[in-house]
Amino acid sequence: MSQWTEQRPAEDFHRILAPDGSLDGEPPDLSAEDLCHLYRSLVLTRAFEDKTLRLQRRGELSIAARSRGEEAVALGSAAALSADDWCFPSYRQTAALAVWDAPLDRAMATLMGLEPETVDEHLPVESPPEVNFTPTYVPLAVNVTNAVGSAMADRFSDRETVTLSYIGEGSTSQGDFHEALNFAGVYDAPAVTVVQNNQWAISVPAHQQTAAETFAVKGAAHGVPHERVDGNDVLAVYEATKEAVERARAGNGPGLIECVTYRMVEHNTADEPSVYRDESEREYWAERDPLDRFEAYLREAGHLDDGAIEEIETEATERVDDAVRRAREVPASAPERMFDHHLHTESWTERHQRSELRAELDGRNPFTDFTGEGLDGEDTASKEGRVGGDEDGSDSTATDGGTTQADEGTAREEGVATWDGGERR
Ligand SMILES: Cc1ncc(C[n+]2csc(CCOP(=O)(O)OP(=O)(O)O)c2C)c(N)n1
Ligand SMILES: [Mg+2]
Repeated sequence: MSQWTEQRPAEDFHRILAPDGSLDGEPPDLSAEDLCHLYRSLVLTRAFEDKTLRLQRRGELSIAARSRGEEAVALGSAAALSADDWCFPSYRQTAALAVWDAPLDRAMATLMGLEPETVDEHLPVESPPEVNFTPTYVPLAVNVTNAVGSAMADRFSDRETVTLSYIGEGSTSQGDFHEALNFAGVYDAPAVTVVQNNQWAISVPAHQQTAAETFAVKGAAHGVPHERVDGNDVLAVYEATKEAVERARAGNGPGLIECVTYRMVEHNTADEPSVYRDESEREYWAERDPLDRFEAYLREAGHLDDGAIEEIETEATERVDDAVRRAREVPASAPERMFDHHLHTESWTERHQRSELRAELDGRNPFTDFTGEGLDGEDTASKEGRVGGDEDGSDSTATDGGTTQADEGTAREEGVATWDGGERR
């Protein structure tokens, strides 16, 4: 038994490419062109994410989370989708965007914290990816419930599309994951869920996350067919997902795929893994790197050589640099805009926070100089904990609990951002 974190039999999974890139099974039916596209997307993902780390260090991004060593999971699984399917990514699936040629400038602009409307205006999508992507989800497991809901809607409407969502092994401890899988099983939802088991949920190791033998087996309780795959083998991930996607498309219900991989780097740039894990684990996983493994296979098959690799690397660097250049051209938004789009009606807490921010932007101390804005007046109803809507279900507090037209005028004079013209989007 090797020394990495997972205490279960980690290599009890579906695999096609051995760690050295030799064939350990029958490869899926993919053309040389498709295979090279997968490789190109993997290189692009690594280049993009390494750039985000450098930009974070320079202060251009507040945070960056990379998927180094795990890229084959999102890459192989998203590649198994077809045009018009839906992908619900979390924060470690850049490869899914890359493989469907989603615009990288917009992805970078989002990471830079630029506001969606401004990004839309300055970086309009010229050729949208054939697969539909939701924005990246940061609240854990919520994308899975949404993906299952969306799949149920598709099924009820006789659409033949499939949804694919991703969840870390740690997040399978969330209730939302089980609620989603339960609905998926009961309603035969065409929803495929990929568990990206990278062995760590920040500082919590996988073996402390569940007493179940694997993460895949969590599908059993919900009647969801499940499989465990070598997550560093892009061909195995592709094949397993393809099978689940086609089963779902044919009306035969959902699937759960656990991809066993390893987080080679920090959780994100706010993390320092050497504090809580033995970095010698990396040596075991470095020998299983998904890029090296796939590259060895493609070289052996005659699809890649030094010249082609150099070209692909140069192209990746150019595409990433171009994305950064374009994203930098998007003007920054007013800080107050961060409050928009969170709630249907603005609550007193939001008004309070706006005024704190205003104090800070004006050079005052938001704590000691706080004037109580947002806590007075006719906000009693929402102060009691209701955000929009009376107890009888009517919406009369939309003005009581939120910003009245009169308030808005005053707030604008004071320079506090409120709803645009009172419209709620
Ligand atoms: C609902 C929710 N709770 C907590 C967090 C904070 N958080 C962000 S990432 C993370 C760990 C997730 O681990 P895992 O699911 O294994 O995914 P990984 O980061 O390893 O890809 C936590 C607790 C969050 N984003 N959302
Ligand atoms: Mg994890």
